[in-house]
Amino acid sequence: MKSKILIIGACGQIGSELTFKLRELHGDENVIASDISYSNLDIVNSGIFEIVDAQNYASVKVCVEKHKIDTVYLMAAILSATGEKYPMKAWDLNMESLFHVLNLARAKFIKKVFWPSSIAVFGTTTPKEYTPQYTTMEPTTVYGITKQVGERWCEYYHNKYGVDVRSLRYPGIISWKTLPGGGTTDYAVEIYHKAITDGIYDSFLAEDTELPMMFMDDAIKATVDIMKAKKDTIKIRSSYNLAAISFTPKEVAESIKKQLPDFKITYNPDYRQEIANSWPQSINDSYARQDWKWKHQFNLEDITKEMLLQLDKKYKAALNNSK
Ligand code: AKB
Repeated sequence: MKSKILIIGACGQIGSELTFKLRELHGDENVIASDISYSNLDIVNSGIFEIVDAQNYASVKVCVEKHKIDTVYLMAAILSATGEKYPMKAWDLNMESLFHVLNLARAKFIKKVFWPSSIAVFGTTTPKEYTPQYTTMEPTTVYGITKQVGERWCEYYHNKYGVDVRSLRYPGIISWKTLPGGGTTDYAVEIYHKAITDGIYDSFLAEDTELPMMFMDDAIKATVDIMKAKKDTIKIRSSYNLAAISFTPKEVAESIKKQLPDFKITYNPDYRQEIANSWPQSINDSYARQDWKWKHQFNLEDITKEMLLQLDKKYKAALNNSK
């Protein structure tokens, strides 16, 4: 029997691209996109879409029962930078939504759950380079705390109640289709937009701030791969370290300059610098590579080429449509 999938938070940066990929893999009729509002019309108009409030158990359950869902991807979250502005909102959304989905799985309404964690689970006392899977974790942001606590609950629900929950610690994700919102790594997407539209970017992180990053196609592949892996190959039920590349704002600016020689960058670090300073510079993801054969594909040069190409087309098409 075909799997019936619900994506919660389908209008967001990762949720939207995951929805398109899952529709391609499982068929439009088997993938239900949902979000709290109609904020991404590409998603709303391109397949089955439901309004679901991730903080309301009944709202999630009604949708699960209506569509006979067996697998949920819970992509709704408040990220690191917004979380620092609205700590209680971040705590409430990130934790309540996770409990609702885990409890639906515990009560056997659904069989399988994907829940994203993040490099934000690490903190200033974590080794910064090639950060291991098992290490000191003292996150300093509310977002990081919700992800660390969430990991513990995922593992608990798996061990105590047999819930098949799988998770990845995403690095910063770079994509051109949907903008990220409220993250510390968002600069690495904004910089490409500004390179195309303005030829100059004012970075909110300092030039030498190195962070783990990944192209969206790799992030989607990792998500699909971990979910289709055989149950007994998933040995870590908290969340897997996941890595591709690491770079600084200066390095990404240099790679843009190779294609757009007039591009300029300035640096004006703000409150997000402190968040970035608390995170690892690179990640050791050997468990993911070993257990379910994770392998990334895109390096910085590939990403820059694809981002500039696709964004150039996108802005030109928007301009033509407005004429
Ligand atoms: C953020 O910057 O908050 C996110 C993340 C690394 O989880 N992109």
